[in-house]
Formats: sequence, structure tokens, C-alpha cells
Amino acid sequence: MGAQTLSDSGWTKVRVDVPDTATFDRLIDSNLDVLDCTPHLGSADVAIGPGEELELIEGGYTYRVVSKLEDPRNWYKRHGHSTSYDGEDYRLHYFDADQILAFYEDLRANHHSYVSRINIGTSTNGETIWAYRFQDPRVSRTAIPNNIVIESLIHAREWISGACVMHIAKKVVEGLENPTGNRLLPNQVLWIIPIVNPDGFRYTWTDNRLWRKNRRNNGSGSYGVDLNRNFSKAWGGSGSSGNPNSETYRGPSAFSEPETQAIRNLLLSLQRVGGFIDYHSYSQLILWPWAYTLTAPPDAATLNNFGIQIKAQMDQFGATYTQGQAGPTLYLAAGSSKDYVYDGWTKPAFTIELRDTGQNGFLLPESEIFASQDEVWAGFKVFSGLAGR
Ligand code: 0X9
Ligand code: ZN
Repeated sequence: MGAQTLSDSGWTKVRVDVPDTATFDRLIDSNLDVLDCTPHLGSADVAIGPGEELELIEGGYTYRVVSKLEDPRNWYKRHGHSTSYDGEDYRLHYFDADQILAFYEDLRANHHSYVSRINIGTSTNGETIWAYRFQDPRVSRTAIPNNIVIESLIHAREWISGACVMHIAKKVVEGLENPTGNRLLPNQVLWIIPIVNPDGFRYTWTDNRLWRKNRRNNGSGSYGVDLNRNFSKAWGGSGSSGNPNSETYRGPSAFSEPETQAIRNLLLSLQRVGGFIDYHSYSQLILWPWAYTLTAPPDAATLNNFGIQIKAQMDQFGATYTQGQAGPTLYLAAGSSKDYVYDGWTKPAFTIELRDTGQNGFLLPESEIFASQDEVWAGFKVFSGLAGR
């Protein structure tokens, strides 16, 4: 690929060859915006903005142009967005941070015997991080509840995760209202953290649609820690970067970020944790620990069985998911949330990568929200049934 062939003004998606682990490590350590969820050996898609091709050339990468990419800056201004709030619209449109919080506040206002919320921390830029708690009030208050914890929007640009977790909340509330509906198991409590990364998520609406990390000021004009590399299990290991400009920058130390501290503190406050799911996009994967190593976890057989059952449910809506251990199935990623939960509580902990498999990537069209929500709910029902005992 010649140096001057990419437009100086536009954005381009290029596919970079990743023939060996040295190239992979170099790529994720670089300043390049890796778009691909599977940049292990083979190839990785990278977003190249105006003037950024030089880094590819200087890095000695071989690559080819895949397609033009829409300028990720000021994306929402071009696409238009109604900031009014209609609770039903969450199946048709992506909600911004205020709309997502309004949606959960509506659930809480209308169902205060089932739904409550607590403040679990304050983001880098000072925004409250909320955790919503769902429990059937008819269930005994004296027994120790079995807590299922799920989170969305730890990665800012993965909008479909927030949309799908809203649907879980909605369906769980419907089930609690209706004795013949889909119920949580007796003595099960569901915790939802709707926006783990509020600063990054807001930034995707205002400044850069493809932002991934939080908004920590790293100095020297660099921003952001990858929160899914900032947890303590195997912090600093493979698949995380010490370069503050990298998309997978792990931060200065484990739990250096208020957003990961908030998740940790919530988990530590619970007497019992029965299961955990962190929703991401994209690649259509159902992943279990470990992510930091290729070595299988102690109860790989059980996790594999859970994965198979979740996949069977999720595959009913037109998309096909792949399940497996994260490290071998995707790539190594040290310091992730699910490894931390699995290490600490030895209960089923999953990362679920939602639609699609790369046609639209993080820019999943709104027309796919509905089916994504249906498949997430189907998968979650079987997970909570298995994990909740
Ligand atoms: O890299 C991540 O944090 C996750 N993928 S994403 O494209 N949504 O950023 C995956 C984390 C799960 N585990 C492994 N990567 N092995
Ligand atoms: Zn992600």
C-alpha cells in the first residue's frame, strides 16, 4: 500500500496483517485505533483518520483498504437524535446517557417495591455511577440472597450493550409483576450497572463515536484507560498495554480508576455472588474465563456447558454465536472484569460480545436492536437459571 493512497481528509477502515504474536503485541501497544474484536493471528481492522497512515507505514505493517469509514467525530450531529424520552423507544433507537438513566428511573418510580438503586461511585469526570437492584419483595428478606451482577457500557462505543441490558431490566420487572411471567429464582437478586463508563459513553455522543476507554487525563494530551484491563486479576499481563495512547492501556495500577473501583466495591459488599455477565460488542461470542491465559480454568466443563446452553438460546433470532474460553477463542486480555470475578468468587462469569461479526461493527444499525435484545434476554434467562441456585 503506497504512502499517499489514503485520503488526507477522510477516514478509512484498513485490514492489517497480523502474521505473528510479535506483530499482535506491537499493534495493541500502538496508538492505532484497533476496531476488530479478534485481532489475534491473521488480521485486524484499524480505523485510520486523517494523517494517521504514517503510523502504519512507520510501523512496517502490511495492510489493505477495506472501506471508507464515516468520520467518528460529531457523529450524532449528522445522524440526528431526539433527546426527548419515550420509554418504549429503547427497542428502536439508541439512547444517550440521560435517556438510559431516565429509563431506569422510570422503572424504579413505577415499581419501587422491586427496584432500587445505589450510588456505587463517581467517574473520573464526576458523574455518579449507579447500580440498580431488582428483587421480588415476596422473597424472604432473612435468607442471604444470591446476587447476579450484570454490566453494560464498560466500553463506551459498544452502544448495543446498553440497549440489551435495558431490555433485561424491563423483562425482569415484567416477570416480577406477573406471577406467571418469567421470574427471577426465589432468593435471587439482580444487580445492573447500566453505564459503567459514563464519561466515555457521553464522549461517544458528543465528540468521538468510536471512543472505547474512560476519560482519565493521562497527561501529554493522552486520555483514557481501558477499564477492561484495569481489574486486578493478572493485571499488567498479555493483551494489555503500558502505552497511555493505546486502546488497551491498562492504567498506572490495578483498580487505579474510579469506575473499576465502583464495580469492585459493589461486588465486595455482596455476601454472595452467583454469577456475572459483562456485555460488549462485537463478534457474537459467549466467553468464559480465563481471558488472561490459554490455560483452562478449574471448572471449564461446567462453564462450557453453560456456554452451550446460552448459545442455544441466543441462536434463535437470526445470529449465530460462538462460545468458549476467552483466551483461546478470542485473544489474551489480562485485567478483565470477568477474570476478576471468577478469580474472587469462582462463579460463572461471562463476557458476551453482541452483534455483529464486523459488517457494521460498533456502528450496529438501530434496526438490529430489537433482535439483539430478544437474544440477550433468552440467553440471560438460561444463565440466571443455571447460576442462581
Ligand atoms: O477486549 C475486550 O475487552 C473485549 N472485547 S472488545 O472488543 N468488546 O473490547 C473482550 C474481553 C474478553 N476476553 C478476551 N479478550 N479474551
Ligand atoms: Zn468491549
